[in-house]
Amino acid sequence: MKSYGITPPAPLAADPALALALEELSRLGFTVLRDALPPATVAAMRDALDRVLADQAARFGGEEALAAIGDAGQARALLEEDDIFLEILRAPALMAVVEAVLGPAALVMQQNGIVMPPDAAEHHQQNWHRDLPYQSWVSTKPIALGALAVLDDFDATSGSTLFLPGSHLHADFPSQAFVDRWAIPAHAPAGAIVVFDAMCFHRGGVNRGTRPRRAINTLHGIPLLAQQVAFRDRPGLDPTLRRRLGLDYQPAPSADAWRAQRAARLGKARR
Ligand SMILES: O=C(O)CCC(=O)C(=O)O
Repeated sequence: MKSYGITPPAPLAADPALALALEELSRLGFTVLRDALPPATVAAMRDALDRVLADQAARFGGEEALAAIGDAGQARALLEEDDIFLEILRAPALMAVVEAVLGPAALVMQQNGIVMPPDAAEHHQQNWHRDLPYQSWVSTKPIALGALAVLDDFDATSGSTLFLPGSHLHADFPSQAFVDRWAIPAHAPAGAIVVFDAMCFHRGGVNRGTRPRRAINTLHGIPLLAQQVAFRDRPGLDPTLRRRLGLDYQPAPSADAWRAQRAARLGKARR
């Protein structure tokens, strides 16, 4: 690359694909990790999401009851309902980005399935928002990342998720003129994971196709933020996934209990 007056920056990671993903996240606020999930896993997730959405809607009194609280077409805490959704947490490309950006102590704050209805129907997630909503400030470092596992292709017909590049670096929502010019659809094939700074403004694109467009958003954050649901423990979880689910970070019932836990962790338990 020819240039003048520029000091070439050091790459953000040794792996060129990871370095580019980290640079896109930092500068634009979003990146696409292609081929992050195997096709068989994606197919199994599509079926599991349809089933969980139907079950959760039935438990709440039907789709209309969900619509009344602005939660139609959305399944919540998926990994509580089916272990297949843990596979998103295990995806090596996503794990590398999460740990590089948020550190090894990152937690899963929420895991939502989004079913964008066909025929240009409305969905709550089509409104511009941050995934840390109601926050009009920015931090010097990222504190949370969304990870949208693409189960049905994100394309011009199905709508994709639209992002406002760089909006994670500015406290306030940009002008209508900026939105009109710079809203960028993150087109991505099934199996990709669209990773974004949770403070980057985004919205679900309207699906003008004839079939639903399904995705799963796993929101990761530093262990300073509250999780939406207390995830349950289960046999066979490796230490990384235990940490990711917040099982090592439950609030202690008292100061004495907190000190006892800390002493045990440091190998200084009192006799
Ligand atoms: O599915 C989409 O296109 C958008 C999802 C979204 O905005 C969200 O989960 O925060």
